[in-house]
Amino acid sequence: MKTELSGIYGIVDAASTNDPVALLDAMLGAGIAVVQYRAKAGVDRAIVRTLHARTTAAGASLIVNDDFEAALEADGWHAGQEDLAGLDVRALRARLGTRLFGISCDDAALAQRAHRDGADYVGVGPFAATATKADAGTAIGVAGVAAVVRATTLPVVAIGGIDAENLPGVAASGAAMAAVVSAIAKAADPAAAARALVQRWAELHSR
Ligand code: TZP
Ligand code: MG
Repeated sequence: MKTELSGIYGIVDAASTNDPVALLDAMLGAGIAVVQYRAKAGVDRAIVRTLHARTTAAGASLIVNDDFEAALEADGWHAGQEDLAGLDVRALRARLGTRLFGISCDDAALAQRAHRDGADYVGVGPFAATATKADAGTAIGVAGVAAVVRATTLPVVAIGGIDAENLPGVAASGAAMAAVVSAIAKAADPAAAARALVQRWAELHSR
């Protein structure tokens, strides 16, 4: 099954929740079809298996951040530039088979390299200020994301400080997807927050 790379890209960040499974279910219940498991203290394989069983049952895709071997138990791998340094990226692409491969790219040149290396999408940000990633850097806003969108034909996944309020800017940038951690995980009602984001994104693209 080919995953459609458009819409809200949910991130289950281990450091942002006490209950990754409940958070995943809130996302899946809202119709989010692409979810990343991010665990900077170390990817837990048991959690990968649990999340993957649930995404599969929902017809959604689970992408694992950082840990390539764990990603082989799921539907895709998301890598930062630091994860790829010194590695044969095309060989890793080949080992992923039909799984998704996403690469964080800070600029147009990196996005073009990611395309040559066989990535399926590029992650670009931070769109807005974020407390979730300490070293995220300065917000690049609509113009920063749009510059990468213009430079590549790959789907661009915008990330960083995205919420229901600034979602129109993400849509205006031409990003194919909006990746969200805290606007769902830290909401009083994560399921309602996820639904609101999905609905807002649909409204923004129905014009
Ligand atoms: N990469 C760039 S910004 C960011 C990551 C992982 C954090 C996104 O989290 P939030 O809470 O949606 O700002
Ligand atoms: Mg990484």
